[in-house]
Order: sequence, then structure tokens, then C-alpha cells
Amino acid sequence: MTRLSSSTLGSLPASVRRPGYDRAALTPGIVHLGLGAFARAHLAEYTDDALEKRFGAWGIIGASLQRPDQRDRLKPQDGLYAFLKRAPSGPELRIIGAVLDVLVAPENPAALVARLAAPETRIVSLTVTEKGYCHDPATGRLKADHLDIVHDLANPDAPRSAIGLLVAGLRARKAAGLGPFTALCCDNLPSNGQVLRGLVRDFAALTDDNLASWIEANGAFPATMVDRIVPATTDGDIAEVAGLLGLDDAAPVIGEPFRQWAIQDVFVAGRPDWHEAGTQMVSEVAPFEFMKLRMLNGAHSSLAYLGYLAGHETVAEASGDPVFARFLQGLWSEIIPTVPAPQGVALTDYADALLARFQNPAIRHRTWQIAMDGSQKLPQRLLGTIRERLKAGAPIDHLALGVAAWMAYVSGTDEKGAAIDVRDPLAAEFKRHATQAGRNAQALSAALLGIEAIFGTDLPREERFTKAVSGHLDTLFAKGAKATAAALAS
Ligand code: NAI
Ligand code: CS2
Repeated sequence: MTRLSSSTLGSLPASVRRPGYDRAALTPGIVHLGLGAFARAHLAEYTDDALEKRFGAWGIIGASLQRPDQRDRLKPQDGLYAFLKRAPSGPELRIIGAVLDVLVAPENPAALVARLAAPETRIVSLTVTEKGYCHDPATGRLKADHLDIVHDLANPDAPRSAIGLLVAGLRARKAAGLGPFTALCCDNLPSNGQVLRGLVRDFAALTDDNLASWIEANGAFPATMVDRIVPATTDGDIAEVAGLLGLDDAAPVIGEPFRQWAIQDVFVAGRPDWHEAGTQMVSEVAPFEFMKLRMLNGAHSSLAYLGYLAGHETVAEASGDPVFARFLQGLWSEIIPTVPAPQGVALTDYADALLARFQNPAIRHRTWQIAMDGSQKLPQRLLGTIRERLKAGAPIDHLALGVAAWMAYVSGTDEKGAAIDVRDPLAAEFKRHATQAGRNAQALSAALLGIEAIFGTDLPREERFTKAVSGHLDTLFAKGAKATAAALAS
């Protein structure tokens, strides 16, 4: 079948929305590190919408620091790909035009550094996953002993890490007498702009105090809250999209219709008219971040672990199970009091909307995918909330079950005794603890709570928390996830 490309765009069915601007005239303005599924279904779509409102030099150059990457799929398509929105009411298909090219760092790091240093590069955005920041999740600080950081300090012009690449690009711009780009973190991190600023400054200060001072004085690191549920694309999705397009597309993305983007409006060299595309340009992102990271992502992670253990492959299946739907209500009742609601938002309505989004049968978001990298996710999704509830002397039963379910998951064995493919930067450490503790919940919970990079030094000393977690873990091992969650509701 013929391939989607600039020359075949005109042969698409009329029902397929395509870029509403002169794509042949589009030039780069943004470099995006981590051009995975989410950025192509969120930032790139918002940028297409902004370009339709007011055209400008805001094309996106994708940059992959790791293999596999999208370059080999997107280059033959001139960067074009389909975005298939799956709503319960049926599919909606559009071709996204904002991505112009993809560079692959392992192949030619100098070209990538040069792209960041180019005068036309005004924004460098990131979705490199929580683990891509080489930081300590409990503190947000740079791990100077991280293998990629050690490499990049020794090879500053051939960086392997996102932080090393940002600093290399900023160093080149300073040397060329250019101003910095705006570094726009779009990952699910708490205070993501401030965390990124600290990581970049700390890395630069390890080699060049003048550069660190220049970045601190001139750089821009806006905070953001990003939201759209975008599961990994499957071969079945690719076949379905080909059938709908009548053309082959090697790199479609799948997502829900819902999207939200709150952005702190501090940019040093301009930005696309994203506000014309429905983003919320704000001075303070924190209320949006607390609401989303705690209520959506805290529920997502808890449901992913409990649902996986109970044998549910997707979030829709797990949240469609009445036992886990009731668990979510109990969890949100513990989270909502810790969230300073954004103006005009009723958090109980937000929770109802989340449940409907989770239960969307058209979105197959695997519990296994969400369960990944829990060591990098738990602090901002569950542990910050738990700290506030402990301080307030408020119940934490559902929150503690979310943590206990993570422990049962990373023990590496499911309820049928089968091995779990645990993906996490700390997976080897989890395996060591699980081997030593076996199914002894007290021993395993104590060992995992002792991981300071996740739980800090305060939570392991909170007896109400440690007892709740080890008690839930004991019940999970003895009775399974569904019975444990059901017992909470009774
Ligand atoms: P993905 O797996 O499709 O893409 C991840 C990208 O990060 C890839 O380009 C990969 O090469 C890169 N990457 C992974 N580890 C890295 C490392 N250590 N250093 C540098 N680059 C690295 O995942 P997806 O769906 O695009 O999600 C990426 C991030 O976007 C998430 O971790 C989250 O922070 C954020 N996000 C995702 C949402 C979703 O529903 N998928 C929704 C909201 C936010
Ligand atoms: C998910 C998020 O994979 C995960 O950890 O919880 O990617 C989630 O889909 C998004 O944050 C939704 O906006």
C-alpha cells in the first residue's frame, strides 16, 4: 500500500482532517527531546492548531537520545503521521503536520547540539519520561553518579542525557553570543519547570560556574501541567489506521479526545499561539499540577498495580470492575482534601470525569505500561499526598493500599505465581529485596520503604504509614488484590 507523505496527503478521504496551513512553508522553531507517543498526540496537535490560527516558524524537530526512536518511521513520511482519537462515540482521524524531522543523538550528537544552538531554535521541550532526568525522585536533585551524567561530564560535546544535551546547547549559544532557548518540561514531574532549572544549573556548575550563572540569570524554565491519555501504539492500531487512511502510516498515535495543558507563561524568545488552541497560560501552575498528578496519576498508578495483580490488562477493564471503581472513590476521598482546586473547578466533578475517562472502552491503556518506573512516579503521585494526610491525622487506608500494591507488583510474582516483567531503573534492587524477603510482607515492606530515593528519610519513621502498608501487603499476598480492595469498602 502507498505510504503517507507530503505527496500523498491529497489522496486522503475528505473525512480525514489535515494541516490547515502551508506546511511546505513551515520552518523549525522547536526541538522536542523524547518524541514519543504523548508529545505527538499533545504538544504537536496543539502546535498544529496554533499554526492554523497564526502561522509562524514553529515547526518541531524531534530528538531521540535513545534507540528505538521514531526517526526511521517518520522520515519516509516527511514527518507526517495520523492521530486517531478514540471516543466512546467513535473514532476521529487527523494528520499532524508540525513535526518536520527527527535527529538521533547516538548517531550524531554534534548535529543535535548544533540544532539546539541554531538561532532559529527558540524552545526546547521535553517528554523523556520521569527517569530521563537522572534525578533523585524524592528530592528532585541531580544524581551526579548517574552513568549518563558521568558520561556527559566527561564528554560534554557528545551528551547521552537530556540534561547534558540541554547544557551543551546552552553552552554553544552563550559562546555564539546568542540568548538561551526556553526549556519546556512536559513530563509528569512535580514543579517540573523548577526541577528542570535546578538539574540544568547543577550540571553546568559541575564544569563551568560562569555558564551556570548565565543560565540562572537568562534561562526560562516554565512549569506545565500536561494531560491526555495516550497509550502505546500497537500493531493492531497501525493496521486500523491504514484501513481508515487508505495509506500506510508507520507511526500513528492513539489517544482520547480530552486534552489539557496549563503553561506558566514565561518564554524568552516567544512561543506559538498555543493560547489560541485552548491551552491555559497561567502565572501559577501548582493548583493544576496538584489536581492532575495526585488525582489522575495517583489513581492511575494505584489502579495499574491493583488491576494488574487482579488480572485486568487495561485501565478500562480495571476501572470497570465495581470493586476497583469503589476503591477509586475511596482513594479520591483521601486525595481531594489535599488539593487546592484551580479556580472554578469542583474536584468531585473532576473525579467523576476521570472515572469516565478511565472507563473509555475505546482506549486500551495497559496496566503494565502505567506500572512502569514506579520508583520515579510514586513520590509525586502518592507519597506527597500521604505526607499531608499523616500531618493532618487523616485516614490513608486507600493511599497506603496503592503503595502496598506497588510493593506486591515489584516483588516480581503475580497472584498466579507467574513472573511479572517489572520495568524500573531500580528493578535490580527490588529483585534483591524480593529474593531475600520472599512473601514475608513485614520484611519486604521494610526493605522497600528503606529506599531513600523513593521514600526519603521521613516516611519510614511514620508508624501509622508503615503499619498500614505492611498490613495491606500481607493481605494482598494472602487474599489477592480484589479481596483486599473489597475489604476496604466494607
Ligand atoms: P514513549 O515511550 O512513547 O516515549 C518516551 C520518549 O522518551 C522516547 O522518545 C524515549 O526515547 C525517551 N526516553 C525514555 N527514556 C529516556 C531517557 N532515560 N533519556 C532520554 N530520553 C528517554 O512515552 P510517552 O507516552 O510519549 O510518554 C512520555 C512521557 O510523557 C511520560 O513519561 C510522561 O512524563 C509524559 N506524559 C505521558 C502521557 C501519556 O498518556 N502517555 C500523558 C501525560 C504525560
Ligand atoms: C500514566 C500517564 O503511564 C503513566 O504513568 O499514568 O502517562 C497518564 O496516561 C497521563 O499522565 C495522562 O495525562
